[in-house]
Amino acid sequence: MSKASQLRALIESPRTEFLMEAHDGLSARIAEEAGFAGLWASGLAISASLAVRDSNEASWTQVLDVLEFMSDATRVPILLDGDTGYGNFNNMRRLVRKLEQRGIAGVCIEDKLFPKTNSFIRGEHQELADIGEFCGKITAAKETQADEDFCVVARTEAFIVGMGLAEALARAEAYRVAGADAILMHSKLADCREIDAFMKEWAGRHPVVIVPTKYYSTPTEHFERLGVSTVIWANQSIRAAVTAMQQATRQIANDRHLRNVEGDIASVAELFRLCGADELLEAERRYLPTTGRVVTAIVLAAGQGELGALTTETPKALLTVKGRTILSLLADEFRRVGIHDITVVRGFGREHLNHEGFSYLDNERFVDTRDLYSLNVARQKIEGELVISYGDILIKSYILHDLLADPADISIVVDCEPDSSSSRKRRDLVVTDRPYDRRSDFTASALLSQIIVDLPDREANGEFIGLWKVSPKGAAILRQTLDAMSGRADFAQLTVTDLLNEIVKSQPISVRFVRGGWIDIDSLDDLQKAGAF
Ligand code: SPV
Ligand code: MG
Repeated sequence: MSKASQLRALIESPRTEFLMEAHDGLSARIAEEAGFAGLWASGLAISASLAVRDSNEASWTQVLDVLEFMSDATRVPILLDGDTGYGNFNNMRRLVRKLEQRGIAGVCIEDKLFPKTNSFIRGEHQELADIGEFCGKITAAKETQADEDFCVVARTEAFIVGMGLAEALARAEAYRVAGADAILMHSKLADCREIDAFMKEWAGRHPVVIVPTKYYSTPTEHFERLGVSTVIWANQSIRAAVTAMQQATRQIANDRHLRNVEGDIASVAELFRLCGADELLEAERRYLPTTGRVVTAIVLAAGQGELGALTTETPKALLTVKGRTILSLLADEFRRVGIHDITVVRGFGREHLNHEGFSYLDNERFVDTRDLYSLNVARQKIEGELVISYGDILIKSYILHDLLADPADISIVVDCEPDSSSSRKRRDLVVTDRPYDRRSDFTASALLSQIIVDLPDREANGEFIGLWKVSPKGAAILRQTLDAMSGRADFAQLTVTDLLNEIVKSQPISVRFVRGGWIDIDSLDDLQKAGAF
């Protein structure tokens, strides 16, 4: 629903609805978060937030600029307190066009003279607009709006200037006939006598909006019983802000330190949250060149491997392909995408594994543990944005590049065509929420359902290649899950795929499909193939 349609639905709803005052982007967002389905862009509150008087001292385009921030910050509709329309019918027409361009759902205009004065300042001395002139303004607005649901609310100040019920009724009826979508009946009495009297005579002929700033003690149920369409809480947000700012600033001025206020004011983190800092971090990950990011890597290389004589002394990660070790070839690809901080978890043959340019951690229990134990050895390195890899794979760098571009908190790389001809003993076959789709051209992610070792090929959607990535949030999830699993009696026998299967019970894991472009070295056959790779 467009914002205008949402506002129309509120005004025409059979229940009494509520609009909350807001005066800038932040107060608008706060009111939306509090649960309000619509906002009142109060002239008084916007003026006050700019420290000017509610007498059209802020120009209408300055008000428009504030509204743009409010509208951008929220999804709920905004009804602008448009004062007198800032001029005659012609200014009104331009105002409506500009409001619609900014996604404002409606405007309320009052039958006073420009520049207006707030209703609560010497109201009885104020002058009302000519009825005919004001009706022309309403009609001009209605005939200008492009969206049929844009709302024009006509406000009469008949009670404010002390003209009484007959004038209030006559004006309300004239404005209804001129095309107004609702009538705002204002009163400055401390009780709701005037509103009661009006509602009785009006007899529900058109929606009525009220602003109980002065008769605030009237129970809301009373307005509901009267059949009021919409209640505007017109200035409580700015007043709350004023009190809070006065208290905090006075306290700080007196104390000359912050200790007495810190616990009572919103945290900086709360400001970041309210303004969507997380979304920007996410966008930076997507749109900034990867070299600008700090991504680290953990390579699990504690295993011996079963390549006969080749791995009796040295670990698999040190097998050479065209004169280069698997580990250094893997590291080349990491560095190509800007990953320079690489931690290698060593185990078997660790005394041989001492290439420059890596940090090392040792799994002392490599003989009777599996790769999850090795990952836990590197637990203190699980933070920030992190790529985790088996130490016996070779990959082409585009795979890493695509993995880094995946915005998910946890993403794994899956080959959509498991290599069933391979002599490999163990294959981590993957079931996803949907099969790989050729048309999506490796750009879209699927979601992991489960990783199952040695599932029949036809039931698998692919094979986990042993390469995955976590965001800072994903790293926290990973640490938590690891901590929980490390308490299990069988922890030493668990694998990274057990970990992923555990995480996926409560968190989505994104699957980046590839087709080829990687190889894992499990056999002499694989090692030979790696030469051509
Ligand atoms: C406003 O919020 O600016 C209003 C309502 O116009 S009142 O201040 O009550 O007149
Ligand atoms: Mg106002």
